[in-house]
Amino acid sequence: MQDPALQPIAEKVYAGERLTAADGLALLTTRDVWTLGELAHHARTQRYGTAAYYNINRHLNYSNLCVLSCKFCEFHRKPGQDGAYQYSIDEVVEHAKKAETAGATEMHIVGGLHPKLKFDYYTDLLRAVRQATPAIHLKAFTAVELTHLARIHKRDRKGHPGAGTIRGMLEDLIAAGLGSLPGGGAEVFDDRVHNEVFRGKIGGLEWINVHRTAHELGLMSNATMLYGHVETLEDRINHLCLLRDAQDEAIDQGHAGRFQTIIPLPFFPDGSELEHLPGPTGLDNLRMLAVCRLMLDNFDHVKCFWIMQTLPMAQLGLSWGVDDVDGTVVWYDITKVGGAGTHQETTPADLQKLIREAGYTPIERDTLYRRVIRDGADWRIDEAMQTV
Ligand code: V47
Repeated sequence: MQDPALQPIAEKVYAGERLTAADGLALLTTRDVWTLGELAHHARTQRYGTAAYYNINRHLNYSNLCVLSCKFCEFHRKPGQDGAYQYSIDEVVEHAKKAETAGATEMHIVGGLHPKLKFDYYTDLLRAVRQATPAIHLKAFTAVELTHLARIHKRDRKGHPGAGTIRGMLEDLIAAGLGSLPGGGAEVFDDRVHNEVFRGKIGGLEWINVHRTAHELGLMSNATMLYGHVETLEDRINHLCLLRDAQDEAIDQGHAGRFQTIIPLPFFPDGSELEHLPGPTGLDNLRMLAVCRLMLDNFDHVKCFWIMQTLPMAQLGLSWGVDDVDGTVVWYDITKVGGAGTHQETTPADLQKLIREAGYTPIERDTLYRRVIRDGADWRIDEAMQTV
């Protein structure tokens, strides 16, 4: 061990003890990155051995119209602006049918805060996709969109019980087919960063509150952190501690849902108002993945989202605490790394190859991390073989 300050932290990790915020900061700043990687690898291997998860999925961004103008975001457009788009429900269903034909188990559906759509668009969308492709799990809408939807719900469901509440709105979406929540929109839970970079968006407490309500209603959800812009290292650790507390609460209260996966997202400056910033480096990305694994001892999964991290980094991440590389994706509009277009696809064979080459065992999972038994585009869940 090159950095003796890591010795007491290593002892905690090997004893399975919880790390403090100060430990997290020491891990984020140490020059002894080998020890950091080794500790994260120990924690991931304790849980999963050589298993590494991927899924066959589709990301679908139904519209980039957004009432907000977050500085870090290159995706949002105003009505009439070049590149603005919105899918009809029929177009979304077409995407879902193609996804089903290709054997996808999940649709990840998110968009901007649309200025005009009625609440019925969202329930109709879920219902139509559910009806057309019943086997596909619908992981949809970030906590930010859901807070926006609660406002529309208040207007469009006036007089109905629960109108305008997160709970009432989520109950309607669940009845229409919502299966779980993605982790987007969390950014960094800090007021200074919030005011500087995504003013107008919900704050950390509201984001956590939406997920809390979803967990109470039995939905599983994910969490993200967008790092490498104007936040400090302390902000990053504070964000992880707040997520860890929220997960403790879900577990202590016996909620049927909880957080499944943490997905640290490296900031991509290209095309955003923060284009002058450099964005995080490869080493910073590996550090964040490892620190997520070590700090979030009550989250089962750490995902390296290859779209933002690249496939080679996802492969390396498997030895830095990662157990999940996301999936085949196919279309992605929110970030376009290194000049990529919206068609950003990888194949199950390539994901399996990169996992095997790194010394791990590829396991196809569904959204709820159940093992998928596959025969071409046909698949079923092996209930007897839970992955966690
Ligand atoms: O919320 C926006 C981020 C998120 C940029 O739950 C940016 O399984 C980097 O949440 N540079 C959406 N990031 C992506 C997301 C996600 C991805 C994969 C899996 C899951 C999951 C969730 O993308 C947004 C925002 O934080 N983002 N702009 C940017 N310039």
